[in-house]
This record gives sequence, C-alpha cells and structure tokens, in this order.
Amino acid sequence: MADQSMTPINEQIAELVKLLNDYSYAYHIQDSPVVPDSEYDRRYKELQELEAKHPDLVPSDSPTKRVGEKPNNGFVTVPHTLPMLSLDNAFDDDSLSDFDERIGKLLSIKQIDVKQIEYCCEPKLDGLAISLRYESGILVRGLTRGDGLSGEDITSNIKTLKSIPLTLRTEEPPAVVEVRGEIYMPTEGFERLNAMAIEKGEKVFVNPRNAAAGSLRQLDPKITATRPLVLCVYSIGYIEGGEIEDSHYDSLSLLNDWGFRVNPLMEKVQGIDACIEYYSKLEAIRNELPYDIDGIVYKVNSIEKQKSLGFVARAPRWAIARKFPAQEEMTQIEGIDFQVGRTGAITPVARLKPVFVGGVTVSNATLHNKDEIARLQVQVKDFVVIRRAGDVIPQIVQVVEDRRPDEAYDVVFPEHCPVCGSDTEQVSGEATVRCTGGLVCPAQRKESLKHFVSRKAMDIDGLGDKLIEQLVEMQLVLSPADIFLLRNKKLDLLKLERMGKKSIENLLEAIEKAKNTQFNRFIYSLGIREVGEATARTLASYFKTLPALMSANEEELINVGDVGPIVAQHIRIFFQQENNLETISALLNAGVVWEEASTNNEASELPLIGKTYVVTGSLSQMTRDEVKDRLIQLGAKVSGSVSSKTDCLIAGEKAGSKLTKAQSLNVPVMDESQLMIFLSDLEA
Ligand code: JCF
Repeated sequence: MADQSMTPINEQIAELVKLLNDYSYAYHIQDSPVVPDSEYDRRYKELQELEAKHPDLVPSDSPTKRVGEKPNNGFVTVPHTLPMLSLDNAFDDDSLSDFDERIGKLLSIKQIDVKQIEYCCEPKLDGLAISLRYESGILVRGLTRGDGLSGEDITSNIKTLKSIPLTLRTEEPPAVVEVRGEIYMPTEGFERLNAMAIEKGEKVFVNPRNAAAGSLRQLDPKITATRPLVLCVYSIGYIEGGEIEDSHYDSLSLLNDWGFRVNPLMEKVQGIDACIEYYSKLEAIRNELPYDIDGIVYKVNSIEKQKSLGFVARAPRWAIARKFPAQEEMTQIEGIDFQVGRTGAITPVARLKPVFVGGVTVSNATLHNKDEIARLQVQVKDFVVIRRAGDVIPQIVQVVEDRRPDEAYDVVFPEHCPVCGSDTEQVSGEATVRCTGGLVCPAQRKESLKHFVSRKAMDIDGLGDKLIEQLVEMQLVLSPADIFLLRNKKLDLLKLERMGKKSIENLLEAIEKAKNTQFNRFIYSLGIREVGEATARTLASYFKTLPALMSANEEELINVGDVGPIVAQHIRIFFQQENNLETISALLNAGVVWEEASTNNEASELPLIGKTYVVTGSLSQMTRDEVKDRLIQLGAKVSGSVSSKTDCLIAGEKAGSKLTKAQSLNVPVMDESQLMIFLSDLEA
C-alpha cells in the first residue's frame, strides 16, 4: 500500500492495463490462462476504481474501454486501402489437384523451382471477414469486407472483442498495418445466445454466421460487447514502414506475437497429397470443433511465389478454398406426420423432399411442437432451409418466404390421436399436444415398452424395437409385466418374423435374467415423466424401498437433491394412477426383484440415519446437490428449511436467512471446510 501511493497514478494505471492485457492475451489468444478468472476480475475492478477517480488518465488500450462506447448513428462506408480478396472454390480433390498443377506450370514458366510446393493449410471459418488498421501500433479502424473495395466502419463495435488487440504487442510497430481475419461466433456461445433469445421470446439466429453478422451490425456497441465473438486472423493486407516476412506462415506467427489469434490448426505442408490428407483429417474432426468451418483454405507459403503468381479478378492465384459438403440446403416440405411418443406427446415431423446435407441424405426433420411451428411460421409445402451441423439431428432453420407456393397451407394438429383415435389435449401453458389414450394407445404402449426394456432401464437384450412392435400388434404384450409371461407363449412367438427356436430361447433367457434388477433401474424403467436415469438413482438411494417412494408426498420428494416441484408432482401423480399401480404389482408378481439397500440392520449402520441436514449458501468444492447426495448416501435426510428438528446446517458462502434462523434456534452450523473433513471421516 505504502509503496503504491508513491507511484504516480498514471503509472499505476499503466501497470494494471499492461498486466490485464497480458492476462487477456494468454487467455484469449494463446488459450493458456496464467491466472484464474477471479484474479483477473479483481485486478479489473481495481483498474476500474482508479480510472473512475481519474477519468482523464484512461489509456486508449485499457480493457475497460471494451464495454462499448456510445451508440452509432449508422455505419459509414470507407474504401479499403487495398481490395479485400475473395477465394476461388474447389468442390472436389480433382479441382484441388488442378489448382496445384496450375501453380506448378505458372511458376516453372517463370523459372521458379517447383518440385513440391509448400502450402499453408487452415480451416475456413464460417464468419465475416474484416480488416483492422493500426497506425503506430494503435487500432484506428475496423471495416467489414463489404464488396471487397469498400466496407462499413464498425470500429466502435469491434473494439469490444477481447481477441482484438487495441494496441499491438510490440515495441516497434510498423507505421501502418492492416490485418485481415474472420470474426466468428463459437458454437457454444451461439447456442447460449439462442437459448436466451427463446427464453425472452425474441427472434433466434439461423446459424452462428448470421448471429456474428447481426452482432457486429448493432448500432449500440454495448450489445456487441455481450456477444461471444472471436477474431482469428489470416493475413496482413497492407503494411507501411515495416517488413513483410518471407513466408505466409511466418507472417502469421508475427501477427500472433503482436496479439492476434491465429488458428492453432494451421499447418505447413509439402505438396498436393499432404493437402488432401489435411482435408481428410479436418473433415473427420469437423463436428468436434468448437466453431463452424465450411472448408479448408490452402495458400502458397512463399511470399515471393505469391507475388509472382498474382491475381485474377479479385481472387489470388496462390490460394484456394476446398469446400466441405454444405451443412445447409434448401428443400421442400411434402407433408407432416404426427408421431406419438411414450408420454403421448404428439410431435409433428416434416416429411421432406430428400436432400443431401452435412454428408447424409435427410428426408424428415422434427418440428418439435406448436411453439416451434409458430416461431418458424412454417406451412406445409414451404421451401425450407435444413441445417445439419455436427452430429445433431437435422433442423429446419428457416422458411424461404419468397418461394412459398400457392398451395401452401397451415399445419393443423389432429384433434384425435393418429394412432388410437383418442382425443388429443393441450394443457394450458404447455406447447405440447398429447394423446389422452394412455396405455390404450398402441403408440404410447410401444414407446413405453421400448423404454422399459432399454439398456439403462431393465436392459433386456434381444428385445429390439421391431420385435416390440410385433409383440404389441399381435397382442402378445400389452403391458410390461406381459414380457415376463412370454415363456408361456412359445408357440405364438414362433409365428413372429425372424424368430426361430434358438432365438426364442435366447430371448426368454434374457428376460429371465432381467428379472433380477436394481431399484434405480426399476424406477427409471417405469417411465415417470422427467425422471431420467440420474434422478432415478437419487430416488433409489434416498427412499431405499418401493413403498417408501410410493408413499412419499411432494414435500418429501422435493427434499431429494435434483427433484424440483414439477418432477415431484409427476412422481406423485404417477403413483396415484390405478393402472400404474396395477402394472407395478403385476411386475412384482411376475418375479421382478432387486436387492433392497436398507434392511433395518444395514440401515442402522449408516452413520447419519435419523439425522436431518439443511444445505445453504454457495460452495466451491462441490455443488449443493452433490453434498445432498453424499449426505443421503450416508443415511441422512436432507430438508429444504431449518427448524428446531434440524440437526445441522451446512452453510456455504453468502448463506442468508437460513443461517440466521439456525443461529437463533441454536442449530449447529458447519462451513464447507468442516464439512469436507466431516465427510471424509465418515466415508473413510
Ligand atoms: O477463414 C476464412 N474464412 C478465410 C477467408 C481464411 C483465409 O485465409 C482467407 C479468407 C478470405 C480471403 N484468405 C483470403 C485471402
């Protein structure tokens, strides 16, 4: 402190700015953070406070300047110093080889040695090209590509991107340099942004590229500042008062030193075969990359060779983009099918004119529910954009409005279940339309049977979807318990397709084996709404016995970590249905058993039996749910509120009213570190 007050304020600020910019470079450019976020945040706050007291001393490269200056009135068009080039495309290996041959010929005409040309390969990011101008190392302007000759001035917006240095990290910057690169939105950020938009009832973006474009064209830079945008640079477009490196690769290393992000997958390779290999390698991992790419860019590495090759029109002769199969295509919706799921939910599925997209032929795509149809404003017969990115199921992202045919018509949900004819209903507040037929509906029956036998449920080997469908159609299996009675119906089984004596025996054996199960599997297999595998596990370890679970009221259910009021209600309602109770007792009668965890003497061995705990506040080493689970495993009951019956309150940071209440009731309190010791003692 004493020593700090000796340092002039402007130097204190400069030191903090340098420190923060170094941290930021390590984090955003080099992908290797040197301090935890909390330390960055602390220093940032320190800087903010100093700057607030001395607004006249705020340097132009202070990270506090990234929150966004005042709104723009519009964007001014400015000519590029040198045109921004585009890339020639190659859609197959042959065209790529032609490119290599062409280069070989052109260079040899100029008597340049060309045995194996060295290329620089990098993924082609699916974003927006921009150009950044630095004068004496200071960022003065950012322009969009525009038509290549002039672009829009989006300087105040791009200054909010953490991956764009406000000043170059070099002591000797060139007088002028223009750096070119692609601004993109990583997939994760894109999905988060859209999830938020859906929550707020706002329009979602069609794809990360559009989201990036929309974010950069915001008049208010404060909005751009909140968008997860990243710049990755791919070339020096113009330089004055500085040297160009001999190779493209080296010039990108230099840009990296200066504070820019360069794609870490960039590689130098020799010859066309290595180029093709690079393509295959990237195509194989395309879906795992955290951002969208639409191909590979190849560039002749030698700057001398680049210069001698020159340009045609507005594309360089020394570069090419080999495109991946498109991830978005247009096709037409031919009709809508309505599928009935396990819980009766009726899902509209668009039947499409088959289209090749993202490497596979797609002929249908889910429309999810009424909300989604309203959001897309889609009609039957519409032309739509289909997107299949990564391994995700194909999505309809957009209606091509201009191409709506005259015969297009609205999607109408059926009033009766398309499978069983029961009435359909839509509970208010839900987007889902449901069949009210319950297990009378063969579709619901089939789907819930498929769930019942699935791997994480009862795990009956050899009882696949096709077989279930046949068994239901032939009325051999109507409810789950019927599966365990199939051994009395061998003759009927022989009538099924592809079922011989041997396969029947195997099937029956697998069924017998599955009778011995676990409580958590049994719970999961019942198909209670919103009770997934993890919740089933928690319920099993909390309640231990089926009667305990079946008789639990909602309040008790909510005590279980990971069960909220809605799930609790689903569970409660499930065990109130007469048909569910019948199914359960039929299963038990058919011989389904599991080992019960808590016979009385075993239970009394658990150290926390009979104790009630409450967990509050924020913890750093475990989540509250994890703590609850561990306490439950040790036999404790976990409650949501403190009372005189509470044995102990676990209080993390910022514990509020529960802590006050515990103190006033003289309930013992443990903090997180005490808890950790306590748990490790008990579990030892
Ligand atoms: O990643 C890109 N989208 C990308 C675009 C990469 C490059 O190396 C490019 C580019 C556009 C033009 N290079 C040029 C010359």
